[in-house]
Amino acid sequence: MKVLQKFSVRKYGIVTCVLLCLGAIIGGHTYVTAQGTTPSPPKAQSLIQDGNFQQFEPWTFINRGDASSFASLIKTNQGNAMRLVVHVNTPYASWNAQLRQSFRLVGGQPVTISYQARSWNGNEVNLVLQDANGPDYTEYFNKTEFVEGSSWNTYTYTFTPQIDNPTTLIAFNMASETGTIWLANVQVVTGSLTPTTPVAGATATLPPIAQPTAAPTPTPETQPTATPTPAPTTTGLPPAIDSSWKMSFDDEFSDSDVNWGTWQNGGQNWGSGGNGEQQEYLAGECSEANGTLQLQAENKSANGKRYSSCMVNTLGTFQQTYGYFEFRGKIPQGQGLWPAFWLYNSALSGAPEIDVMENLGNNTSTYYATYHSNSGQQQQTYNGVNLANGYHTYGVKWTPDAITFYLDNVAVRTVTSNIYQGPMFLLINLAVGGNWPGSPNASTSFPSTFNVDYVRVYAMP
Ligand SMILES: [Ca+2]
Repeated sequence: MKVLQKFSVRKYGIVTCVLLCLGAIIGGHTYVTAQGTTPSPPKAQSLIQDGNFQQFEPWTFINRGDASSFASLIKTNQGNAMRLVVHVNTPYASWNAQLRQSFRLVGGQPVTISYQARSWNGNEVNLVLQDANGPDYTEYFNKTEFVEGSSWNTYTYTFTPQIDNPTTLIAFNMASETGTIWLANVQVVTGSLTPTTPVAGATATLPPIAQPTAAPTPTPETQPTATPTPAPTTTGLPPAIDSSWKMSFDDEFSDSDVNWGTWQNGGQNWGSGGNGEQQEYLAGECSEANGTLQLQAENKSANGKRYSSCMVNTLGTFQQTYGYFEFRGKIPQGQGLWPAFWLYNSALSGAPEIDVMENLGNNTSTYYATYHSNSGQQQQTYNGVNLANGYHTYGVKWTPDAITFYLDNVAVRTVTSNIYQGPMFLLINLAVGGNWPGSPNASTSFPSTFNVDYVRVYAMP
C-alpha cells in the first residue's frame, strides 16, 4: 500500500527525449559555434560579474516549478560551466528556472552579450535584460533560443541601450520543459568581446547512450578500507548471463570524485504528496572514496527540508532497454533511512519502474524487489542475513519476456507479465524519512552512509 503511494507520485511528467540531436537552428542574429571564429580584442569592459561561474555568488537561482517539479544547479567538472537539471511536472509558465544577477547597464554605446549553452534533449533559453525595478520592469533586450545538441553553441548579440541604468537585471529564463541545460561563458561587455575561454570538453560530445563495448577485462578491485572490510569484488561475467552479453556501462567508483559527466546530482525529492520524504538531495553529500560511491545522509536541514542526502541518476547520459543491471553495495542501518537502487523509464511517466533493491533501515535483514508496471506493482520481500553487515550484490535481468531479480547472484524472483519494452535509466539514492520508513529517531545515527562498490550493466546480445 505504501509503496503504491510511492508509485503514484514517482513521476516526473512527460518529456520527449530526443537524444543525440546535433546542431542548432538559429537565425536572425549573429551566431557562431564554439568551433567558429573567435572575436578579437580590444579588451572590453565587463558589465557583469562571474560570467564564467567561478564563484557563483553574484548569481541568484530561482526554481519556479510546481511542488512536484524540481531543479538543481551544479558546477560541473568540465571547466567553468553550470549545469541546470530540471524536471517539470506541471510547467509554471514558459520557464521554470531562472539564473540572474544585477549589473549597471551603460547607455549610448554598443553592448555585446554572449553565452554558451547546450542541451542534448533540447530546451529553451530566454535571455532578458530589464530594469530590476517596477512598476514597468522595462525590457532592454529579450531573445529566446532553442538550445539543442550535445556540442556547445555560442550565442552572440549586440545592441545599443538608450539608457544608463545601475539596476539592470540579466536573467536566463530556462527550462520550458524537463531536461538538462548547460551554461557557460556569459559575457556582457562594452566594446569587443574577450576571447572566450574554452570550456573543457567543449568540442567533445556527451557520453553516448548505451554504447556496447568489448567484454570487460577483469581488473583488480580497489577495496574500500572502511570496516567491516568488504569481501573481494567479483570480476568477470555475472552467472546470470553468458559472454554474448556485453558490458554497456561500468562505474567502479575508483576516482577521487563522482563522475559528474555520467551521473547527475539529485532528482525529485518526493517530499510533498504520497511519500512525504524529508531529505534534500545535495551534490555535496555524494562523494567517492576508497573505491566506493558514498551517499551520505546528514542531520542537517537544507532548502527547507529536514535532512540532507544524496541521489545520483543517469537521466540523459545512460539509458538502456533490457539487459543485466547489477550493483554491489552496503546499506546503512537506522530508523528512517531508505536506500535504493532502481531503474526508471526514460519517458519519465509514472511507470514502469524497477526497484532492484529498496530497504528500510529499521530492518536491514529484509529488502524489497519491486516491478512497477503500467498495470500495478508486483513487490516481494526477502528475509535473510543482515544486509547492513557487509557488501552484497543486487541485480536484475530484464529481457523482453521476463524480469528476474538476484541477490548475491541467486535468482530470488521472476516476473513475466506486462514487461516494459522501452529504455530506462539508473538511480541510486538514500532517502530519509517519509510515510513508508517513518522518520528518523534518537536511535538513528548521523551521518549515515550508503556505500556502493560498483554499478555494471550488460546489454543483451
Ligand atoms: Ca569499486
